[in-house]
Amino acid sequence: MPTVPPGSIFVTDWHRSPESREYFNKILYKKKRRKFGLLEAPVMPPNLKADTVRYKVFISGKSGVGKTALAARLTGLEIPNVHYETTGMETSVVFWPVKLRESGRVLFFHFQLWDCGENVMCRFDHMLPSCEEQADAILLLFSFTDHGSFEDISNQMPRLTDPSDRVVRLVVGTKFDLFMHTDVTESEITAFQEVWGVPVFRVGGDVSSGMGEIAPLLNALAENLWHQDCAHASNSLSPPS
Ligand SMILES: Nc1nc2c(ncn2[C@@H]2O[C@H](COP(=O)(O)OP(=O)(O)OP(=O)(O)O)[C@@H](O)[C@H]2O)c(=O)[nH]1
Ligand SMILES: [Mg+2]
Repeated sequence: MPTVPPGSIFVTDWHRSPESREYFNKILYKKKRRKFGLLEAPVMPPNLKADTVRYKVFISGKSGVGKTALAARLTGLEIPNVHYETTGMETSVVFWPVKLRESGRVLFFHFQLWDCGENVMCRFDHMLPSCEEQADAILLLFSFTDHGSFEDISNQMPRLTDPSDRVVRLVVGTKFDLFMHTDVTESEITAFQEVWGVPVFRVGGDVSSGMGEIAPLLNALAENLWHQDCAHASNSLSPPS
């Protein structure tokens, strides 16, 4: 399914609006991101009701590309400077509030991120199926400092465009801060976006406490998941022809 243009379903840049502050405050603690356990959720006062919708998001890409760093970035944790290979599978939780443009309804997206070390994945056959099983979205990562990782994603794309599989796929380029060492050119990114019709998100640098850096990716993830569910619901309601 093609990705939906940003802001077509949700209010654009809602995290910047003063009205959203009470919702975003629920995902903060002492001006930093609050860490949520698997069974925890933000608690809103009765006058600010917001339903929660849950999705499984698998982070994929070769070893060292920055999967664990991206999970840390999205949850607001410090990114380790050295590469510790992830020796198993780790999950973490991100809550993200959005406002629906038409109804004005507010929703909390609950993303359960699945991050599995690439070398473990190669060693144990059951890892990839369990990460992909019932995944609602897959983040395909490449690193701007590793052209091979970008070629891997480009080579995978033809297999990933089956519209019937109900998985949102977004491409994320990591280490964008290391522009002096970049190995992937802007024209390659432009060509990729044109050929495959998917946007490429860029991340890199230190984790900031603000929401501005992660908002484009989390909003796109939420908006495409919501769109996918709405399209599926309307297909299953329409009478067979
Ligand atoms: N400068 C910079 N360094 C990054 C970024 N993302 C990751 N790194 C560094 O790249 C190295 C590898 O990142 P990881 O997130 O551990 O890689 P991984 O994909 O989880 O690797 P495996 O667990 O082995 O599959 C670490 O030293 C990170 O600090 C980034 O956006 N910018
Ligand atoms: Mg890792």
